[in-house]
Amino acid sequence: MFNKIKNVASILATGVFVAIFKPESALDFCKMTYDLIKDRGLDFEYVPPEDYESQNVKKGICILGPEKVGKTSLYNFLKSENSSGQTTVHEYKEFVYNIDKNKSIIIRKGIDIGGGTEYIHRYYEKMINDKKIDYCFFVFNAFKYLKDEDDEYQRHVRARLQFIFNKNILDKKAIIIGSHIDLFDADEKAEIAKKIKESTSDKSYSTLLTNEYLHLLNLNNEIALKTFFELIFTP
Ligand SMILES: Nc1nc2c(ncn2[C@@H]2O[C@H](COP(=O)(O)OP(=O)(O)O)[C@@H](O)[C@H]2O)c(=O)[nH]1
Ligand SMILES: [Mg+2]
Repeated sequence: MFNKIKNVASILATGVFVAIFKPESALDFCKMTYDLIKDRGLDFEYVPPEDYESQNVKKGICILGPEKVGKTSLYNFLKSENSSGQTTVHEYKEFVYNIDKNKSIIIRKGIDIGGGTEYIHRYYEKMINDKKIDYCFFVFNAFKYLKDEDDEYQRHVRARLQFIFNKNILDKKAIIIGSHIDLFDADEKAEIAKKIKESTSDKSYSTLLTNEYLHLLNLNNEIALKTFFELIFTP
């Protein structure tokens, strides 16, 4: 009974508001109200939309890694956008990512940082230790890592892995992504993970490169990314 009175009152109040401030929508309002009452009667219960925050599906992410490894490509995929090519810091607003038909996750607002070394000290530690960040992705170009003539790139990637390891990223869900695996020949693919692991086997941070943490991906392959994020975001 109380519901009925409350619903009638709110329909009337909204009706008055529409008539005064948005008379052009009055017809739509009448039709909507008529459909609602026809469907559910006057005693309908208002069911608030699912509260994502209380279900703990609002998550913060950070994507770290050198330049041109695919960090922005990952954001583009998650946000269904296309904004590759930038090298500076880009703030993004909270957005929804649909894991599959029935599951979605809200990604907290955050920043897509450039890959330059100047960002390591400015952002890495802060982001890794930020309590609102639940998943820390570190991306590097696996092809360049194993194929470059000199070992400068390897040293560069390892220094960052060491930095991340020292900052205790293992307290979070740390995900290491070796990108550009589409550039390898088909017969080389089986050995990629093994070779990457061998290159750091004597280092403390080699634990970051075990099967549990290391994922090899072509970041231009949407199907692979969909499967990957389903695995990551499904508890
Ligand atoms: N072939 C290939 N290209 C990729 C891959 N990931 C990223 N790219 C390309 O690399 C370039 C740089 O990517 P971007 O996401 O802007 O890198 P960021 O600098 O780390 O943000 C873009 O042209 C991407 O399309 C990958 O896995 N394979
Ligand atoms: Mg970028």
